[in-house]
Amino acid sequence: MLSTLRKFLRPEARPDGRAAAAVQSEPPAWSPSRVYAVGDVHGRLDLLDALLARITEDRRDYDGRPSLVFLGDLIDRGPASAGVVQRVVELTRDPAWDVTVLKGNHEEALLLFLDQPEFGPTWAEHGGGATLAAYGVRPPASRTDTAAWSAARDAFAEGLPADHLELYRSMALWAERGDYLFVHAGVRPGVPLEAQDPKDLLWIRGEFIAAPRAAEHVVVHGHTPVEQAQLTRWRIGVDTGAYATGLLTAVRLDGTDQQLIQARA
Ligand SMILES: [Mn+2]
Repeated sequence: MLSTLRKFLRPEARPDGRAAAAVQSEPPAWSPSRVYAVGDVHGRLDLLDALLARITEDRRDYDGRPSLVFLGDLIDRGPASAGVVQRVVELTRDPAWDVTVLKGNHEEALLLFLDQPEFGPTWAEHGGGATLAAYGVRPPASRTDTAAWSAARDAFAEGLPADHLELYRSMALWAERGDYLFVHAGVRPGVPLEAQDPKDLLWIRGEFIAAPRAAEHVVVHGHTPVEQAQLTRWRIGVDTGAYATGLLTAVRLDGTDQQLIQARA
C-alpha cells in the first residue's frame, strides 16, 4: 500500500522511468512576471466586468505590475461591444496594469468594413450587426443595398470614438512573456514566429489544435471555443465561448504556476 502510494506521489520512481524521465527533461514553462490572459469576450461586458473584479481581487497579493493580455475578439455577437472596448480603453490608461490588446479576426473584420463598406453584409452575418448596433448604427436589412451599406459605414466611422479607433488600429498580432506566446487563434506548426502568416495568427484552428507542439513557446490563445479551458504542456486555450455559454475565462501565469480564473453569468 505504502509503496503504491509512493509510486503515485513520486512518478519518477516508477519502473517505467523512461517515460517519466522524458516528461521531466522539459523544464516547466516560465513567466517572468504575473500575466492574466483573457479569452474571447465577444461583447459580453457583464462577464468582462465580473472577471475583472475577480482578477482585481486576485492581484492584491502581487507587488509588481501585472500584465493584462486580451486575446482578441472583444467585439461582435454579444450586445455590448462598444462598452467592452470602452472598458479596455480605460484599462490601457490605468498605470496599475501593463495592458496588451491582441487583434482577433472580428476586429480585423471591423477594420475591413471601415475600408470597404461592401464587406458589411459578410461582417454582419458573423456578429458584426450587434457591434454596429452597439455603436448606434442600424445594420441595413438588405445584403445587396450597397448605398445603405455605404451610408452605414459612414455613420459608423462618424460615431466611432477616436480612442476606440486608435485601439482597434494599434492591436498587436502577438505578444511574448518568458516561455509564453500570446496570440488570438494560434500559429502554423513548425513555422518560425517571424515567418508566420498574419492570417494564420488570426484564423487557424485544426492544424494548430491537433499539433502536439506547434511552437517553441507554450501558445496561449482563444478563437476555438471549448467547453472547458485547455491547459496542456504546449498549448493553453481559454475561449470558453462566453457569448453562447455565459462562461468567460482567463488564465493567470506567474513563474511556473498556471491558474484559471473564470466568471459565469
Ligand atoms: Mn476568433
